Amino acid sequence: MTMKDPYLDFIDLGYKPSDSDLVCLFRVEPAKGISMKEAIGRIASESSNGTWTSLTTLKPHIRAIRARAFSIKGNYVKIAYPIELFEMGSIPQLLSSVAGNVFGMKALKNLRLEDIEFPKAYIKHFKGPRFGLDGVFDKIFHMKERRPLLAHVPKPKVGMYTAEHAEVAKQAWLGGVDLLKDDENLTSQSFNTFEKRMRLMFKYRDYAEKVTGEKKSYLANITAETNEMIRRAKLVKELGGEYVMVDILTAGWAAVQTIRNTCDDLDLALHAHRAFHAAFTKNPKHGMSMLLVAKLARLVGVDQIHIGTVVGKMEASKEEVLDIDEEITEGKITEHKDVLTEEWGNIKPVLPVSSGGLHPGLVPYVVKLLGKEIAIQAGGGIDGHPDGVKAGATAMRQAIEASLEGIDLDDYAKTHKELAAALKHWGYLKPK
Ligand code: RUB
Ligand code: CA
Repeated sequence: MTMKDPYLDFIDLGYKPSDSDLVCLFRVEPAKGISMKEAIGRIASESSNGTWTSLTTLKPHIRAIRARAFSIKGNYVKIAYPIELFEMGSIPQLLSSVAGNVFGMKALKNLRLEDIEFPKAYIKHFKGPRFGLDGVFDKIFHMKERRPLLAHVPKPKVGMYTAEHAEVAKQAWLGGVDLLKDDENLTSQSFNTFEKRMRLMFKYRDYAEKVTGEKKSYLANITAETNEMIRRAKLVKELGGEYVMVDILTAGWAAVQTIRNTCDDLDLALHAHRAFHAAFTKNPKHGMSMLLVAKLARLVGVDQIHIGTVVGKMEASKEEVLDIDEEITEGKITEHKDVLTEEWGNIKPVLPVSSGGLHPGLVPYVVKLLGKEIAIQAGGGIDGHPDGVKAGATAMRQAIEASLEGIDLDDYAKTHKELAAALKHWGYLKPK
């Protein structure tokens, strides 16, 4: 008697997802000798409540909440998951389900989780951003006429003594930087401990505000063990900071959810650095999309997140960067290619951060691509300026001004020496 393949019970092409189902879009490449249906049955089964064999313990009420693959188009499959499979408000449990064991199955040569459509019934258990894009411009920077915020991360990224690091920051703020950012791997090292850095940085931030008359802020990287992160967030608040920064993927989603709650207690904004994402987002055939990482971050409630540049040093296609920009700033998303529909309801938009290999020559492209309600971040593109940090920051501000006024950089450089020096040094180079 041939055993019915239990995996096939997780395919139902006539199934219509209910309003409360979560729907996942996977890109599937079966292993050699495995049919598409055999592969898809395994994905829906292993990511919900099946396994490799039929079970004597299976009962109708358990089978009723199994996942069901209901649409197969080429390599793309949509799988509907009854909401009962999930713990409300928990990103770790969500990913342990739909982005867990499935990636390791022998029956799959490649598997990529492209997107998840969340129903209202799931979204309502998440806070979303506290400030969000509008809150950053209106409540932190009190900016009537919005323009791209200029962010800077002092380079060399790690190794400077606190005094050296803070001096670079001071010059950058004086030169026109709005948001000073710790680098993703600068936390609390012997030559630049967190507490010492915080005290000096906020002293210089206040000085730069006084001198320039502009609002200045600081993305203090609190990434550490979670209780330590809470302690560091409290110190940032005590010293008059507006933000904390977390490397969300190396810290982990549970930690990010905890810090999101801490940001409510302390009225702080949360900047999300995405270091580590490319370990599983870069391969178009296997892993998970950066779009989905950004979506989860919006759900949890970061206020700003890096989304790429297209022209800088990090890999990202124009289509991907625009899809992520739309996903984190719009209220409603319509299905297209490997992006599902989504209705964000009252989950606020997130400020997109474009960073990675940027310098003045690339600013017009970024502003044209993403508009003015963004943050543009430059590290080497400021500290590598031939006339130093302050001039580097000024050159970036001048490139932003020219871009907003639609003036060609070479023309603007005729009356703006810092920009002229930057263009002479880097031109329109696209770093690799
Ligand atoms: C950029 C930098 C950021 C990268 C991260 O420095 O330090 O960590 O932007 O990449 P620089 P992404 O301006 O010198 O390249 O923004 O793609 O996550
Ligand atoms: Ca960095």
